[in-house]
Amino acid sequence: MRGRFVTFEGGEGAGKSTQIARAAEWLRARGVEVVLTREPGGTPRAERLRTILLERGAEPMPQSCELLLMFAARATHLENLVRPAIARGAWVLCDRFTDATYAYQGGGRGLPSEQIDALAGIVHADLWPDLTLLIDLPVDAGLARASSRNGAHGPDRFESEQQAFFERVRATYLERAQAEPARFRVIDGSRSIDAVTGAIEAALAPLLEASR
Ligand code: Z5A
Repeated sequence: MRGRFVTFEGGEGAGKSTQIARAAEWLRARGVEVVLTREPGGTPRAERLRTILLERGAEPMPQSCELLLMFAARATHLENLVRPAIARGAWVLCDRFTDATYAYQGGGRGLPSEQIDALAGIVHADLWPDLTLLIDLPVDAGLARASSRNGAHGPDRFESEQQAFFERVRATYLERAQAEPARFRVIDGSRSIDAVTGAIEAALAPLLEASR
């Protein structure tokens, strides 16, 4: 039986990494094979592209380069990890996916959504998440969490953006969730870690029930 594809989305410091690990544990305790992965990244080649995407080098990165590298990483990640896992019946939990491209490259950078539609059509016309958990949090709160965690390594190319950029990212995510209520669940990320975990488990339970 085909597995399930569940993506976790949200702005800076929303709690995706914290919650995706807990969701994997919850599903594994129920006998599900879980593949935990992230974008950009998830396979060796895609992780190398992630390094290029996040590093703050001296050479400016054109927006088109950023967009194309996101989808290049996605193409190899889907082909070599995500599709095979779903085909053998595993659940793939992915920290960010194409909704992040609409939010960051579309909303944040201002690229036309038609360009993203076209690349998504090339790379994964046949595959969209069964469920997308959008952990929503006011930008201020997310940035405060992320900066207290960043510590020694300093901000990457995205983390060094201004507040207005992250406000556009958040607004785009919320618009997408409103446009596709069957796929998205918006989770209030301002609550305690345990309360957010509870809301996520409640969203996963019907999908798990339906897959049995
Ligand atoms: N990007 C893109 O532009 N286009 C794309 O298509 C894709 C990605 C796929 C890397 O993503 C960058 O790539 C990302 C967008 C871009 N850049 N940004 N921004 P990433 O997911 O690896 O990076 P991130 O968004 O910076 O993740 P993050 O900051 O690690 O956030 P998080 O995973 O959502 O949060 P966390 O690590 O779980 O939690 C942050 C801290 O808050 C940590 O200390 C926690 O203990 C704490 N925390 C978590 N939950 C709570 C609650 N509920 N209460 C209190 N404290 C909490």
